[in-house]
Amino acid sequence: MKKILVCGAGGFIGGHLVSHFIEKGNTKIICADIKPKNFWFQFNDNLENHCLDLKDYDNALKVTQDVDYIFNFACNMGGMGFIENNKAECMISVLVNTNLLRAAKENNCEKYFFSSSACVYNASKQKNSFISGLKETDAYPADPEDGYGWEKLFSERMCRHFTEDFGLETRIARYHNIYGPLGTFDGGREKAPAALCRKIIQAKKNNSKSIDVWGDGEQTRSFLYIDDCIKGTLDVFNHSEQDIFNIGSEEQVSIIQMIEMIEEIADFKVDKNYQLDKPKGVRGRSSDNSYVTKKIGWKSENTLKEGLTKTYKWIEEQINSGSNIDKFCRSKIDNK
Ligand code: GDC
Repeated sequence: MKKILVCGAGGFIGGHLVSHFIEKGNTKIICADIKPKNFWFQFNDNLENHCLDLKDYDNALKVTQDVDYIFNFACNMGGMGFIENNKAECMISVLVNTNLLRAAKENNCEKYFFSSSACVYNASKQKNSFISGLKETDAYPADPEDGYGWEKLFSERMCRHFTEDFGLETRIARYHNIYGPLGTFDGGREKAPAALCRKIIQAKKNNSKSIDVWGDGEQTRSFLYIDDCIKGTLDVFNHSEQDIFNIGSEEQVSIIQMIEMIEEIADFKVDKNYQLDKPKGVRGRSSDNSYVTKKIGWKSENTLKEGLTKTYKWIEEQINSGSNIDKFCRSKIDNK
């Protein structure tokens, strides 16, 4: 059994990956996150859990000792509301990836996974609603999302050169807006699927007719359900060669269309108050999965409606029990 380090294990995707490994019977897992343990979205007492800052090289060296596989999800991130207003903070995450790569080399780790983002794609390809899906080659010439996207693109490149120069096996997935239960739904870092579920749940609860929507609602995205993301992550990791793949959905919708789906799930209609001064990001974004499907056979399976139904239900349970994301995390530990 390989010894696996998951960095960012207290976060959304890291937490789901750790749970997946546990379900498969792998107990040789080390979890690391900068957040105090009572703020981790998922937490398992039986594992080796570390609360530490991987921007410090000594910490990176410590947690990578005797590790075979490293999965790096650790970065300071969030939805548009966070990344547009915290560009320097997002870029500082470059230290995490740099330290982990150096430590992986130093400790002779076998393989390294880096979680990149659709934010690396060239802005000029994302100027219209309902664009053609982005292909992996569309990241160059480089003009990524300012701040967060530049960090991801630079770190991707560093992975590639650690493979070429030092022989460290690296694998990279570019995630396209991953959503699902056990993720943030309030507090400022939430992305559109969770934010809009929350707003509609609250409107229904309070019998208020209107919700705030950032932008004019005509901007388009594709959203990938977490279970598809975990499967894709493992498929990318297990691929035999160093490469970069989209892990996204090809089901591109406008924000208005996503709201209509959530309204159907909620069985509640809302008026939309469009806030044109809020962070909007690119006008259109979607994934082209032809390369990833051809090379490794991965496809997304959950439709947006299916994924939103599960996400809505989970967020509704939290809100109905008076929880927000922080309270939810703390309750898991307090109840033990
Ligand atoms: O935040 P996000 O999901 O990130 O926003 C998608 C679109 O939804 C934006 O145009 C935003 O203005 C709109 N939107 C409307 N209402 C709301 O209440 C709301 N909250 C939010 N958050 N958005 C709203 C993301 C990055 C991620 C990640 C992915 C990769 O950008 O923030 O960190 O890297 O991209 O695909 P999005 O899709 O722009």
